[in-house]
Amino acid sequence: MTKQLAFKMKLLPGYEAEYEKRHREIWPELVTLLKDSGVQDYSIYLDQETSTLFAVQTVAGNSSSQDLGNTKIVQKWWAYMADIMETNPDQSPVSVPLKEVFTL
Ligand code: RM4
Repeated sequence: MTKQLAFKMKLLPGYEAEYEKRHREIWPELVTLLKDSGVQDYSIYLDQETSTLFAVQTVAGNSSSQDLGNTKIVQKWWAYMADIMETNPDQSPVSVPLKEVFTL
């Protein structure tokens, strides 16, 4: 059983191009981990006005991409991204779940 979920994160202002570049060059091992963890149809959108990032993804179980912080590769990725995003003390991106209010 899959379900769609969404969450928001915050990009530090002025780092839009760098964020896009790093994600164009996403590490293959991270992609493999995400897919093997049941994460698919994963997209991230940017509200350029507020530097808010909106992520949507379909998950096979109950784990989203944000629940993979116990893996080395995600810890490494989050540390790599920490200089351009709003993060928690453990360098994970501040991620706020969004409420689904409509689906077709
Ligand atoms: C985002 C953030 C998420 C990760 C994606 C690939 O900037 O780090 O946690 O799943 O990249």
